[in-house]
Amino acid sequence: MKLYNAPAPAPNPRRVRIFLAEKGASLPMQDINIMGGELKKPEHLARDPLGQVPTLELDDGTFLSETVAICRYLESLYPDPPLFGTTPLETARIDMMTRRVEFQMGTPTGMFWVHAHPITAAFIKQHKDFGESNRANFDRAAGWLDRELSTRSHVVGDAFTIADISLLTVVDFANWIGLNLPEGLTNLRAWHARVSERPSAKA
Ligand SMILES: N[C@@H](CCC(=O)N[C@@H](CS)C(=O)NCC(=O)O)C(=O)O
Repeated sequence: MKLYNAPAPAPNPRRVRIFLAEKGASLPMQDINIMGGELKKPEHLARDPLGQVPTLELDDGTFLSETVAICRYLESLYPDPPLFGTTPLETARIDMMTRRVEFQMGTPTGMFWVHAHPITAAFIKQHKDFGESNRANFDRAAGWLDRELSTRSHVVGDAFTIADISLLTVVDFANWIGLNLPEGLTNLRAWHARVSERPSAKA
C-alpha cells in the first residue's frame, strides 16, 4: 500500500498519519505538492477524480479516497487499538461526532481558508465577507464542543477515537490560519492539551 500525502498543515492527510501512528503502523508515503498544483494534474486525477489527498493505493492498484473511508479500511487491517468503537452504539456515536466535527468545525474552517486567507487569495476568487462570516460559525461550534467535553475526557466517551483525531487536526489547522479558539472554553482547551500530548499528534 502507499499513501498519497501532503505534509502539515494539511489536516486531512494528517488524520491518516495520526491514525496509523496510533496503530503503531506505517506505510510508504508520497507527498503531493498542493500549492504547486499537483493535485489537479492528470497523474493525481487518475488516482482521485476530485484531485484531493489523502488517497490510499492498495497493492492491487485500487485507489481509495476520503479520510474516514481510508481509516475504516486501515481499522480492518489493524484492529488494535480500536479507533471506531467496539459496540454498535459506540461506533454509531463516533460516526455521529466525526460527521458533526467535520461539518460544524471543518466547514467554517475550510470556508475561512478559501475565502478569507491571504494564501488562497492567490489561487481563488474570494468572497471576503463570506469568508470572515465563518468566524462566528467556528466560535459557535467550539462552544458546542466545550459543552460536550464537560462530561467526558474525549469527544466520544473516555477513549481516544477517530472523532478526536478529526477535531485535533481541524483545531490545529484553524489555529494555523488564524482562527483561534475563543477565550474560556476550558473543557475544549484541556482536551486539546491532553490529545496534543499523545505521541501520535506529532504525525
Ligand atoms: N472530505 C475529504 C477532504 C479532503 C481534502 O479536502 N483534502 C485537502 C487537503 S487537506 C485537499 O486535497 N484540498 C484540495 C482540494 O480540495 O482541491 C477527506 O476527508 O478526505
